[in-house]
Amino acid sequence: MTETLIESLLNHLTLSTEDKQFFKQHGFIKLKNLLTNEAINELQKLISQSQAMQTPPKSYSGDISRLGYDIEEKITQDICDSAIFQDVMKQLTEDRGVAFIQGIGFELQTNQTGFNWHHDIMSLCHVMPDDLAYTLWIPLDPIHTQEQHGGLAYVSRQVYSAKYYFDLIWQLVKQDQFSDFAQTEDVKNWDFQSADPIETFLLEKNKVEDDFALGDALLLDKFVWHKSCTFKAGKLPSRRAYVMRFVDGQARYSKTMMEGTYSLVKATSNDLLTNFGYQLAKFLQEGEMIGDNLTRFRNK
Ligand SMILES: O=C(O)CCC(=O)C(=O)O
Repeated sequence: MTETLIESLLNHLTLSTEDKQFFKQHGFIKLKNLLTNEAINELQKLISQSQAMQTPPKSYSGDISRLGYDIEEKITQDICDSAIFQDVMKQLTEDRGVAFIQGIGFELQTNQTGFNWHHDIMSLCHVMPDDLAYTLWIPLDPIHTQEQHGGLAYVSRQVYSAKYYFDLIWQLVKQDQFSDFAQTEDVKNWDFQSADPIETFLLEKNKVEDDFALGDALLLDKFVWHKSCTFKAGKLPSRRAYVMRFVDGQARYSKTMMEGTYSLVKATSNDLLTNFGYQLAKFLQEGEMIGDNLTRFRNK
């Protein structure tokens, strides 16, 4: 990966054939020095000033100090509109590119563990199960795995992919009487977003953890299991991150998948923290290309 500073928010990365192949195979890639100091400063401001950043409800599965959905301002749009950013994403998606859908802020305080092993089906449930979607995790404090840590751990999808869950839920939500079944105790106790103890063993044995300097970012595709790492005591008071979710340029919308997944969450008596999927439903029909229709959605 080589980089050249071209514009104020992003550095241009030229990815080698091996980098692209690595991302395709494993589903993750660390993008070193993707964002400039100016972009990181703006994102830090965004997180600290956003009214959306709040203590999550007690029922929420993560041990996290503040969380905010649908956080997006000019800086978010500027990053997405940047020719450099689009070029990097095109290099990683065999020229299909990506379309931005949602910004989320996370903040961990000392000794918080964040989120256990999970995949992002909730955030990406409006995408057809076989189509790709991505998470760009941008730490807003440096991550030193040998010091305070507080970064992410992730597992190659070649070792263990979360695709099984996307397929399972897709088949489930299409069944007759699924909505009756979703009211049963079995579903109520099913944590379909997190790893069970057997999966946890496997994921722990195969996890990758890395240091991140300010400006580095991690791109994950939707089938990659990941978790937060405990933010240990040290000189930094908290670890913030801004997450940008994207759909692949060819990803199609699925209201069926979205409504079914939301009803599984509601069955556990948890509230939805974002109704983004319902918002999209006003603009998209089942099977329509999401990226092509986002302009209408954004200009609503
Ligand atoms: O920043 C974190 O600790 C959690 C991020 C995460 O798990 C996600 O974006 O899905």
